[in-house]
Amino acid sequence: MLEKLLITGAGGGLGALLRGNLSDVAKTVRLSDIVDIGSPGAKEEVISCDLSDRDAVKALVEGCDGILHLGGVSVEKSFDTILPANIVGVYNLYEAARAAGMPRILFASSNHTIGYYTQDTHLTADVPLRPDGLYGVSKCFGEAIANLYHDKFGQETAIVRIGSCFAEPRDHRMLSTWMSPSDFVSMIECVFRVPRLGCPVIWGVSDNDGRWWDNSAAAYLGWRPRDNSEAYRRKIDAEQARPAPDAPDAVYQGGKFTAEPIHS
Ligand code: NAI
Ligand code: 15L
Repeated sequence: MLEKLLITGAGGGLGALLRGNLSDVAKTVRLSDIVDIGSPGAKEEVISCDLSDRDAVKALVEGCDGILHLGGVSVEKSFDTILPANIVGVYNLYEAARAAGMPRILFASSNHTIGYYTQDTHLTADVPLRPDGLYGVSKCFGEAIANLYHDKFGQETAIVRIGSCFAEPRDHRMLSTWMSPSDFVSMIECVFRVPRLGCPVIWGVSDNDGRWWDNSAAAYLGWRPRDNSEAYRRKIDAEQARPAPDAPDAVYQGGKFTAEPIHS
């Protein structure tokens, strides 16, 4: 078990879903964000930190033996909006980790690194990247930094290409991309428990009948997702029309992100 797990972006949606469920991962959790996270609970501490502030990130990482890196811009935005957190911030985090004895990192990457693959394509972890926007490009940068620091220094990172991690799948596309919060928790447990991690790409997806992604290269982690989005299919069918066959949500793995402009 870790002594202290740092969670960046702890004030966001995933932070809220995960925060109270990591007692099998770490004795204490250090929560950080630029937004207000509220008061720390038992076995929690809160440190406000902008990921683009190099010295602050260095201080933030000190004393942590694991990092769950969720912080950053999580949707398509202008390059100027994405740059400080997702590019400068990721560099700052890896430099801070290097200075702090290289605590293991779980990097929250995204399916938008490969969003232009069509939904009839099944992907393994080693396919060429096909980002669907500047947000996806920023996650490709994070994956590249993770690999660089692994090859150069031995820094271990689980690169998790998250599909859609919400309490429930929200639309027809998410019946393929959904990862349940509890499957994410069990993945995090495996990532921080496995004796030798390396720098694998892991598809962050539950055991959905309609999933597109093959996690066999990461089988050594011992992660077995238990949930299946099929349990929500009837509800989604009843509440929403299916997207038209030529709509981005029905054609591309990245769905609507492929239809975003380059924002200025
Ligand atoms: P979110 O947008 O709800 O949370 C991200 C958090 O990062 C926010 O609380 C925000 O204040 C913080 N942040 C932004 N800029 C920052 C900065 N400069 N310094 C410090 N903190 C900053 O996103 P969510 O859904 O919680 O996702 C967490 C991570 O997982 C993100 O990196 C996202 O890209 C990734 N991800 C999430 C997916 C999902 O289905 N929720 C799917 C794929 C990837
Ligand atoms: C992501 O990368 C986003 O952070 C999240 O909000 C969802 O849009 C998700 O991808 C998705 O593709 O469903």
